[in-house]
Amino acid sequence: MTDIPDAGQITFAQDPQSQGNPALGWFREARFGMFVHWGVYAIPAGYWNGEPTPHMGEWIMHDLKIPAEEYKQLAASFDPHDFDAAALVDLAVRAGQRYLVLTAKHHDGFCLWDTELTTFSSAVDAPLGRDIVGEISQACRDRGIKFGLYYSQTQDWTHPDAAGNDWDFDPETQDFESYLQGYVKPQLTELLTGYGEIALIWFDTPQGITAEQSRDLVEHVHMLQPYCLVNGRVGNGLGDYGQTRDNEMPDEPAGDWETPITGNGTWGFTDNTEWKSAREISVTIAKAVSRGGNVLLNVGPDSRGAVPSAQVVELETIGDWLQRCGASIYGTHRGPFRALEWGWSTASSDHVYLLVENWPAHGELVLPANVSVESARLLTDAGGTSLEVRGAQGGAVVDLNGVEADAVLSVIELTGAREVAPL
Ligand code: FHN
Repeated sequence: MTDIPDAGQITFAQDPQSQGNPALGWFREARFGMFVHWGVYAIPAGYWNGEPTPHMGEWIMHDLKIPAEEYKQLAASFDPHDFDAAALVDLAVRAGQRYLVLTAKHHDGFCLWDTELTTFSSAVDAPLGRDIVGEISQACRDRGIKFGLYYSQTQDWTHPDAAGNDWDFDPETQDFESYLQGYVKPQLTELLTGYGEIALIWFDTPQGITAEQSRDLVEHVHMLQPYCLVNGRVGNGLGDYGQTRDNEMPDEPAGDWETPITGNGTWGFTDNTEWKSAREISVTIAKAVSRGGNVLLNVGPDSRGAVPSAQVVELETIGDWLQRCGASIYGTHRGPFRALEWGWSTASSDHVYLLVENWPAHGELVLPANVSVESARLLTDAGGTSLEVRGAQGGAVVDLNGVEADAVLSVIELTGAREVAPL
């Protein structure tokens, strides 16, 4: 295996064989999840001996070519006194997130559970000796949140036979297959047998892995937990659902899919404060769901285990919006209206939802010419104000005169929307 410089370039794929996995039911219902990137990279937080990393916080070891033995010393300072798994999962609940995916092992090889395969973990080399996977899995179970695990299957910069580290190890003499069989699969066994139901395994950066090796991993996961979903980044077009590139919104994807998005410009904690607003993230959720997808929004706790307070505010604002408008997101699917000037549409079995990004200045929301509607109401306000619909026999218009646009994203629920011949 050689180095993997272009780690984000993953093509969209979904294994057609897997579309019947019954576990996709919860995935379609959930639509919005919390991604948690946490590890020892939160300690340097983007700086090594005063030198800034040019890339994302969790890539510092790779980008500054820090020797593995030196980097591993960080574990002795992993001392997250402020970390409270229940508080983190409560935050996900307040944000309206229905699943949580934790980086059990990222590319640097640091493990957040008590693994037999290495001491480079939060449970052994770190002074507090904590099993973070165990703590968060329990908190998710207590609150009815689906719990998934990120696992870096190709890159492990502290393992001599894995991909990604060519400054300590010689790619020519590496035995990647022995790493997969002797390290990756036994670790997956630990994760899938030690922590109850695991809702999904989130693999990443599959460049260089063969189709046989990807299939072997999918089969291993499903042998241990048949209803555990596997994401598309297991590689080679396999997996239970498709994955976009990071922060990407595909145009018209088929099947089930998810886009992972950062809250700022990094996954692992740094001093970056360019937070995406609640509105920007809600628009991303609306776009994704209108195209049949899910959004996995990242948080990167700091070295003490705290989520930056500015991001907490944005998450709570999204949660407040979802409290009011969740009917347009959870369990809904692709909307019937496309290429709208003013926003996005989603649908349930009973309703069509209009998620209005650009509030019409003239107070009239024009629906596509071939649509008639029985009634409309505003979801965004507590009372669900009824809205007048004119021209119901095609070319319908929802009257928004005197109605204030929501500060996050206005949502209108249509009842009895159907296709008619244009007038
Ligand atoms: O290299 C990783 C990156 O650090 C992060 O984990 C993201 C999340 O989707 N995945 C890879 C890049 O695509």
